[in-house]
Amino acid sequence: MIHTNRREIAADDFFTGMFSTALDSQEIQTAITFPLPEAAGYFKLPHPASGYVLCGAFVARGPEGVRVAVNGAGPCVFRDASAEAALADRFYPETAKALAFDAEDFTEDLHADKHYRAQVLPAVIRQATERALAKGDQFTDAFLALNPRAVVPVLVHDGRIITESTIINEYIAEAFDGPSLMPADPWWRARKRYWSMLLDTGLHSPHTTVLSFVIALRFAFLKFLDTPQKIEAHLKSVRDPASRERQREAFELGYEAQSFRTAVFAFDALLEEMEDALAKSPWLAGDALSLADLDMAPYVHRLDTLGLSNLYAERPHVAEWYNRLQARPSWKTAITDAHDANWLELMAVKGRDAWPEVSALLKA
Ligand SMILES: N[C@@H](CCC(=O)N[C@@H](CS)C(=O)NCC(=O)O)C(=O)O
Repeated sequence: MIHTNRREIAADDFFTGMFSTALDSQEIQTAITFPLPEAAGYFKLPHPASGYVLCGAFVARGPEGVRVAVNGAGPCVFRDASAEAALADRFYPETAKALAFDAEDFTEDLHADKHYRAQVLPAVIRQATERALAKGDQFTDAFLALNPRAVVPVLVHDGRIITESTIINEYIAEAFDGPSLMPADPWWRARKRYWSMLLDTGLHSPHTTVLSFVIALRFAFLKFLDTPQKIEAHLKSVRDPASRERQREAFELGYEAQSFRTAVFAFDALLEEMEDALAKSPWLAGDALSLADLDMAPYVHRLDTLGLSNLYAERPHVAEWYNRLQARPSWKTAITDAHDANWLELMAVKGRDAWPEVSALLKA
């Protein structure tokens, strides 16, 4: 809402053309007010030579639903109903890919023609949505009420909350119909718990987090954190002091970070242990697939997506185990279909640099 010395003007009615607003002569704007969004992000696409904004999008989700405002593409900023409806249905960056814009009313100038602006707008909205989602929903009161540790995943079943991945997996196996996924024999049950324990005491965090961050994810952050001051402000917002320092080290040293070396050696040792176990039994906790295999699969898969498949490919039992898991129909639903294409691409592209670094560390 735009407040003036005479009246209130709805934001949608304020801009009326490239160089005009709804303000009358002598009318002065005194304030603007808006409902606080739960999530909001802005992205603008500057012309690479002139820096002039070709188009930009502001995406917000709040008490009144989803709002998408576009600037630079038309004579003045406008809301786009089709983008709002699509994002209201699924507030996710990929949603923007399916959008298409009619170039007819778009701006043409020396920076770009109208077709170019219409063509890039879905990608601009995608970036804005990504920024809206990167704002830390895990720290909202609503999420902290589910998990005060501010991490995903959280399962809510019959109104009760279950946190921690390995515990959630056991819960699902016990609470729902289907194969037990827990070995019947107590010794094999102990082995299942051993693998889950490894995952919860270092494999996930810090090792997988560090590996992913150094190889790929830090570059996604550096797109936004393009000055030392912005990196510092971001680091201040990382609540856990240990992970804050690991991130600082990764930003400063990249592959030279000590935590990266530790992660590589930890993964190498883990795969060796898995190779030994899988030489003795077809699955990690016995003759049948169990939660131990399901717990471990995403971590071997992460090596795969980060360009580090050599780490397990040369261990024939692990490689064969991984192939068997990938051949299961549920792999597609649980892993392939659930991937975020942008992250996958970033990991694939940046992962091309990873193996030479990792193999040099292992040979040293
Ligand atoms: N031990 C926890 C770890 C969960 C965890 O670290 N989740 C990460 C994503 S993989 C997260 O929510 N990170 C958000 C953040 O660190 O702010 C589990 O296995 O459930």
